[in-house]
Amino acid sequence: MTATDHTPESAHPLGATHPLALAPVTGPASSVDGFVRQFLRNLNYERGVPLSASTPNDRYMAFAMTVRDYLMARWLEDQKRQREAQAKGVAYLSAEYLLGRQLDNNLLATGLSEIATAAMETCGIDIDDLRAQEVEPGLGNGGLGRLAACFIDSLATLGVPNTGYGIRYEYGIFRQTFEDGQQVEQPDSWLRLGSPWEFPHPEAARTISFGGHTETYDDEGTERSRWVPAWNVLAVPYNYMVPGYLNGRVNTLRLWSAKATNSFDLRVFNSGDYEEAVRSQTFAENISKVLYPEDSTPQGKELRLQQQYFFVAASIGDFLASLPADFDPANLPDRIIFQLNDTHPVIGVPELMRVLVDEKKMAWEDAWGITQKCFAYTCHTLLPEALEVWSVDLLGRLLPRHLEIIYRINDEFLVEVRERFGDDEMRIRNMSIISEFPDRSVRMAFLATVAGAKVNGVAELHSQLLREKVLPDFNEFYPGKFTNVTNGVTPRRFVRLSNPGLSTLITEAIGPGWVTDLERLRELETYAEDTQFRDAFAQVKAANKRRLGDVLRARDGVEISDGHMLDVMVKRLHEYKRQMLKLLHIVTEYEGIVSGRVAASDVQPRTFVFGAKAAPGYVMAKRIIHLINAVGSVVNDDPRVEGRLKVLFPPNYNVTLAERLIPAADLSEQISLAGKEASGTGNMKFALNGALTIGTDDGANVEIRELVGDDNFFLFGMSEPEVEALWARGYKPAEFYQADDGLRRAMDLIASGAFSGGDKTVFEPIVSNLLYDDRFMVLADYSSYIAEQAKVDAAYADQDAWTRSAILNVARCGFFSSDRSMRDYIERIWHTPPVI
Ligand code: 26W
Repeated sequence: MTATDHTPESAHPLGATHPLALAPVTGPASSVDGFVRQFLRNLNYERGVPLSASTPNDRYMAFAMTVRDYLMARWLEDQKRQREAQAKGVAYLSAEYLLGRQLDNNLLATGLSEIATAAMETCGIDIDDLRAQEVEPGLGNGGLGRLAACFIDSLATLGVPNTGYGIRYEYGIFRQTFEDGQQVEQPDSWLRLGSPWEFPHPEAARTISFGGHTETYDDEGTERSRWVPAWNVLAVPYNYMVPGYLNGRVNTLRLWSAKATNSFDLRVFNSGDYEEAVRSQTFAENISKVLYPEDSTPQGKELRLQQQYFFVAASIGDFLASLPADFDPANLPDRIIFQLNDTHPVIGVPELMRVLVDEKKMAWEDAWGITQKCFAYTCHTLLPEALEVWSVDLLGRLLPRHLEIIYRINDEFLVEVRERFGDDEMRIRNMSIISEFPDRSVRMAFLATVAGAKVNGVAELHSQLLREKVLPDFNEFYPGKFTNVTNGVTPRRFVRLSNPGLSTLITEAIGPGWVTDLERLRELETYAEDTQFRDAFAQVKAANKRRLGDVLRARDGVEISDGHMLDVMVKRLHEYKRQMLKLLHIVTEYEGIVSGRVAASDVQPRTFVFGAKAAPGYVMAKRIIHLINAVGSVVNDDPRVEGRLKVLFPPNYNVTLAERLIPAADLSEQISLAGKEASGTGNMKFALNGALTIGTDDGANVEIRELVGDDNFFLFGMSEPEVEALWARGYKPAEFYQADDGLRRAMDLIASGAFSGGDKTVFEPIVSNLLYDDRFMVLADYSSYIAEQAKVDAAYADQDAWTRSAILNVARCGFFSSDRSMRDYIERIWHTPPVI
């Protein structure tokens, strides 16, 4: 599983035995002087500038190069070790990686943070200025993309051979700005100043084909098929380091960038048609141009399918090329498992079949047997509309051979279904990978389930619902195929790096082992009873709030008020996540005070912080963002609630902002309708940073509550079965509006135009949607939510008890480490033990 160049011509003429070839690669000296020397060398020789004339970006680039130089030796040694070990590895196929800034994480992995800081001081450079230069690679939308980033970090820290494969989008997730409270998307040109963390390998480029037709031919008596594509594009790999934590291991993230095969058609150019001369170039390079900003409703765009096939075909080809020329493909399952991060890479299944059958001339049955052992599928959603389907028209046009292969996979699958269940046409139609309605299309989740050795959900409840509600027929047909691996987050980035105050406190109490063995946090339980530790813990939280205040003041010119409970809701904007329920709570509190029904002095001062991007095409989501900002500006300017209620909505929520927000939070809002959030991972990050959760029994909230205990979790709302029951009874949201005075007053205030300068029309669609549709039952859970929020206020009044509960949340959430998730995947799905 080595991702450094492995094309035959890359072998060095000296061969593998020459002393120089064998000599271990050594890094620069791990001393302040050594670091300074390497830094100045990079500034002078890589950036071509003297320190005196260097720009902030020069200094950042040179510093980053120096950090990577300290990791390089490990990377090359580790890749060599993995190559020689020929151990089974994991190829993680993901269309998204939400990596966050790399500098601090890579520096942490070297263990040279202090030396680096001192070295920069000797050069008169403040390391914070260098940090501020880094643009985070936003190559993902939300949960799925960030999970992939946490997982590859954990695999490197566990020493498991792994290559993360994905797309090097030229433009990542859009930058969000607000104009008059409305979201405006700006392109994310993250590569404008170049990235010091990537290593391009154009010599390892792969040719990826599209379009055309298929034909059959006789191959010495065997009828075979071949694909005759219409056009090609080059996939150029860029390698990124994925360092393990203080273990000398470095895995690789290999992201593909599209380049035209013939960059420039001189003949056409000389004929004067300059545009045509470069048309094929732009056309080809569009494939990796931009990330699709949707995170729940596929648009079914051809370019999206091109992106999926592009990176998956390049990745599978890349891995097969890394194997010895005489490798027997029958042994493929002993060398690799391709993990499908949702359905986005599932076109890889017919691609592997095409390579094994058409190119390696393997018998179909043998190829299928291998393929079924080489893939596994993780589902990350419960929303039917988020399950990808591709029309056979589009698939047949773009990937004609793959469609043929999918048809054959489906035919043989339905034969088995018929053998097992008899001629149950309804079941056949329900299980067919090809659906006939509304138009003939391929259900990618079904293909992934039929082909995958294992199918897993990302939290206990999610996996249960997958088995019982989303894919019940398949669960019955494939006993033992469905399993669960509850998500996790990396404690390196989301505790050790983003919360140094808490990290120091923990390490002083229980030693440093928790960073790679998070269950050790359990040892903090006793400290919850220690007033001194509680005081220190509360001090850390207060300091994190001040630090957040500094960030938001510099970033958005807003102030955080002391003594306020920080009530934080940060995640993508989606109706099932119910930011509207949070907003109704705020409006209820506001209405209570301005109507005089509630004395402002009786209200626990709170600052409500939102962070959320909406998919550009998701109109209702963008309206809700507009309403949140509208309510915020009225509440923040109303002297009647001054010092009591405040609403902040910093734009462009991303990993970097999360690293500042989460450690400062008191209350974590995880309020999705039960049965809709597959897992959530923000919920885990908040609990591990000492915030208490108010939440429904949805996704991983259930497991958080079970571990921290009911006394340390604010549970409200319907459970999933209760939601189903209300739905079955026929849900009439208007009845809840009628029945609850507080709800009616809050809704009426919004409808009155109070937050839109008296204009009743702007937010009318939101109000009427809640009254007459309310698919995610905001109104049904309102009263329980408000009642629980009152308990939150009461609990927060006793700071010491609150702090004790916060410490118990930290102590009992070690389970939510992505290291544990990886160990579960290895044990239940991959069987890829670490290479020692
Ligand atoms: C446009 C197609 C599309 C559909 C779904 C793009 C992206 C998706 C993702 C699956 C959405 C996603 O990010 N799901 C989230 O995955 C997290 C990691 O497992 C979970 O914790 C979240 O609950 C889930 O919403």
